[in-house]
Amino acid sequence: MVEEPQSTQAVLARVCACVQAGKSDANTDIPPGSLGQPGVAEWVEMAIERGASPQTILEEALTAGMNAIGKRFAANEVFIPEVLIAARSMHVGLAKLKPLFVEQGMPSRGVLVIGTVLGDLHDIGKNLVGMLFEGAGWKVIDLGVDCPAEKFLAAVAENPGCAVGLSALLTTTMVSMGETVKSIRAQAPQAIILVGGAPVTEAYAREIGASGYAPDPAAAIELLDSLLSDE
Ligand code: B12
Repeated sequence: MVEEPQSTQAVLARVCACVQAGKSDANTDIPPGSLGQPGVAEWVEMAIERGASPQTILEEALTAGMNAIGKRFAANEVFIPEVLIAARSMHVGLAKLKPLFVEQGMPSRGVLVIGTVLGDLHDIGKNLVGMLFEGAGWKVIDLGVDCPAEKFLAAVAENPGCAVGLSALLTTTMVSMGETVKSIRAQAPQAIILVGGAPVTEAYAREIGASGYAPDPAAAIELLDSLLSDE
């Protein structure tokens, strides 16, 4: 028997907590022992019934939950599996909100085009960055792995004003990261280009003309916010 929260604010807090725990709905047993208890799906439905706007549910519950997970991941308090199941729960909540946003479209803070550079097949880190940006309210266009500069250029042309994220995990493919930054700069000199991946450093980002480097998704979100507020 689950006690019903008294206020809408308390329902939103339950959504936020369930995102962080990866508790998608009553039918899932994540975390173990929670089978039958309401999750993101049920609490989002209740928040809607109580009159919370989809925008509020998105910002104060789903995004807040993913932001918290991003910070805990950066602090090594949770690890890749927890981030993945939190992102899955957030998507369950988003699916409930989508019909309510049909007319105006899902709100978005902006577009992030992200991909792993040419010659590089590593995508776990890039995917985590994409998920947490999505959780923070960004529309994320994921170009996948082994992306030649032309692929980034086409996406930048199709999404004027987008930010770009480049990922590289090999010292050998850091070279194609530099070439990709150069090509993007030639086409869109003002573009914000973030770079990351285990071998990438702040100094290397500066050397190749990227706008900034971040070691993890939470830092990347903060960096992009600060670069945008400087514009
Ligand atoms: C998993 C893995 C693989 C998997 C990749 C599976 C996949 N789908 O991604 C497979 C088996 C395919 C693989 C292949 C190879 N790998 Co590998 N791989 C790894 C391993 C073990 C983990 C990488 C990883 O996912 N880390 C976890 C994620 C979460 O961390 P991350 O990627 O760094 O991402 C974080 C940050 O860097 C940042 N970030 C990442 N991208 C971005 C982008 C932006 C914009 C921002 C802001 C931030 C950001 O945020 C993320 C989250 O915090 C590493 C070793 C290691 N411990 O790093 C080796 C490693 C990267 N691989 C290595 C090598 C050599 C190879 C191979 C060449 C092996 C071979 N001889 O075939 C091939 C290359 C294939 C290719 N062409 O890409 C070397 C690289 C050495 C070097 N200095 O160049 C490493 C370091 C292993 C080692 N110690 O030798 N690999």
